[in-house]
Order: sequence, then structure tokens, then C-alpha cells
Amino acid sequence: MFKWFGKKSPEAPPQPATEESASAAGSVATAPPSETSKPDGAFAELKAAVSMTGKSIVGKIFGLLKESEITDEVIDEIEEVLIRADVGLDTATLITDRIRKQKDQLGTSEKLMAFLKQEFADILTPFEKANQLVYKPGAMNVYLVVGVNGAGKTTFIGKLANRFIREGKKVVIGAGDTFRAAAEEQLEVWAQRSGAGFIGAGDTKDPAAVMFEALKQARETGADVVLLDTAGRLQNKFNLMEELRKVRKVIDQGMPDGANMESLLVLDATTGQNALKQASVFKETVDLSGVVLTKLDGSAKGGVILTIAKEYKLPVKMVGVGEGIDDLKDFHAQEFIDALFEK
Ligand SMILES: Nc1nc2c(ncn2[C@@H]2O[C@H](COP(=O)(O)OP(=O)(O)O)[C@@H](O)[C@H]2O)c(=O)[nH]1
Ligand SMILES: [Mg+2]
Repeated sequence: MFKWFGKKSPEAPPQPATEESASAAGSVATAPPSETSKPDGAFAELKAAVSMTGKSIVGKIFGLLKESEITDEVIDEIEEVLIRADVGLDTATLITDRIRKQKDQLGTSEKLMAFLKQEFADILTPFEKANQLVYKPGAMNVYLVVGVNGAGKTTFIGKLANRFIREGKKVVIGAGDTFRAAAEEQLEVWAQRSGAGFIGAGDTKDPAAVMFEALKQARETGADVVLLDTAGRLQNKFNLMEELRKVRKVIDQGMPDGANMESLLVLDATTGQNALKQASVFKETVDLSGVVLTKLDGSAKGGVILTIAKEYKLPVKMVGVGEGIDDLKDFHAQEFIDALFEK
């Protein structure tokens, strides 16, 4: 009934399907991750990924200040820049109100940029502790991944599976998006690339059954990590929520005692504020523990990270910075801010 294949033996790594995964597979066998071989590599990559957002916030504000003193009109324009970069109306207003109050002390563009940087840090650092994905050694770690279609759930699962496997962990993936056969095939390819165990729906179309089976496989094979994909159709909110509730219940029942569980909402950074409207729907249904923000590399709307923290009180745990298997980064607030503000 279910489709299952187990972990590949280390002697027979999966055949890479593309050049980009060829280099990823190479790094498994031979070299440590690129971060260790190039000390500044990780920061440079993050900087490249946030460069569009940086231009749309920091670059524009610098431009405004070059031509003018900090007048009320300029502050209005700063507010507009922030909103355009999807910082969110409430957050943008809060920041610019504070600039307005301290206008006289913030006379130079350097001072104002430093102030802005501090404001961003004040918003994001309270979440610093919650920013890391929780992993409990010696226990089963279950990550339920939710979000609308196209947000990047399946890709994220593929990348995360690969990362865990590189760390020597045993991973089972459950393909809970049973609406589209293509979704299952796509995830199966990712599982094969990374060498994760895989449970597909086969001819059952019941996501809860897939979750049940994946957890069972994980228990029986002593897996460290279970990654559960879901469908993200929002056309019918009621059905989606009902389905997620059912899935959640099956997971709660199928997890062994002492297991660690996180529910991660995947949001597409290029859709900015629209992505956030979805957050509330999922927040109502699943007890979300954090957000994975994908496609930061192609987005000028990375300011949405501030809104996620300020208005939705959710930590961003990881960011997607490309389509390749290695293009997944842990999110560190200060590093993100430094990358954003560095010229
Ligand atoms: N540039 C970029 N593209 C991404 C990223 N994450 C996912 N994608 C692309 O977004 C599209 C949708 O991803 P998918 O994982 O199928 O979304 P799902 O419907 O939520 O499972 C695919 O073409 C992915 O390659 C990312 O971090 N950066
Ligand atoms: Mg998918």
C-alpha cells in the first residue's frame, strides 16, 4: 500500500540528478561543508541572499539622506521605504515615530543608520534564543512542515534531510502532500539524493495515514529525524484545517515518549505581507513553533522578517537562499542585520 524505501548504504550514494547536487554529494564524501573551508563564506552567502532587501531598505534610505537633512518629509519617505520592503505598517510606523522624536540627535546619516540598525536588532533579538531549530539528541525529532502551495515546503524538507544526514542522523521523510502525484515524486527525488528513508502515499490518498506510517517506520528503524510534508491548498480553508488537525492528532499519538516535535510554517519571502496573512490561518490550527523563510535570495521584501517577529511573535528559524540542496541557513538575527546593513 505505502511506498517505502530505506536509507541508502554509504557505499552507494544516490546518483546526483543535477550539477548542483553533484557538488553537494561530493561534499558529503570528501570535504567539510563550505563554511569551514572558507571562513567568511557563510556570511558572504547570506549577504548575497539579502542584497535585494538591503538595497530596498538600507540603500534607499541612504539615498534619501544623501540629498536631504532629516526633515519630516524625509521621515515619511523612510516610512514608505520600510513599508515597501514589507516591514509592516505597524512596525514601520513605530520605528519612524521614534526617529521623529529623536530627529535632532540623529543629525547625520551615519547616526540615523546606526539607530535604525539598533531598532531592527531590538525587534529581532528577543527571539534569538528561539531562533534555532530544536534537536534533541537520543530522541525522535519530528518536524511537521506546513504552508501554502509553492512556498517551498518540499524543497526545505529535501535540504533539511540532507543536512541531518550529513551530520550522521537517520532520517525518514513522510510525503503527506497526497493531492498531487508530482509532489510525492518530487519529494522522493530529494529523499534519494540525500539518502533518507521515504514513505509515500502510494494509492492511499490519506495524509494522516502517511504520517502514521512514517512515524511507525521511524520507530521501527530507530530514526533520529522524521520530516513530514503536507499539502498547502488554501482554497478550502476548512478542509485544510480539518486535515491538519487530523494529521496533528496522528503525530501526537504516533510519537514515542520523550520525542521532540516542531511545527514549522514555510513562508515565501517574495510574497511578503501576503505570506503573513497565511500565517494566521496556520497558527489557528497547528501550534506553530517557528517560521522558515524561503526564497530570501530572490526577494526585496525580506523586511517581512521584522513583521513576523513583531506582529506574529514567531521566530524565524531558517532561511532558504537558493534552490540547491545546500541553500539552507540557520537564522541568526544579528548576522542577518549585519548582512543587511553592511555596504
Ligand atoms: N530561489 C529560491 N527558490 C526556492 C527556494 N525554496 C524553494 N524554491 C523554489 O520554489 C518552488 C516551489 O518549491 P516547493 O518546495 O515545490 O514548494 P511547496 O509547494 O511548498 O512544496 C520550486 O521551484 C523551488 O525550487 C529558495 O530558498 N530560493
Ligand atoms: Mg510540496
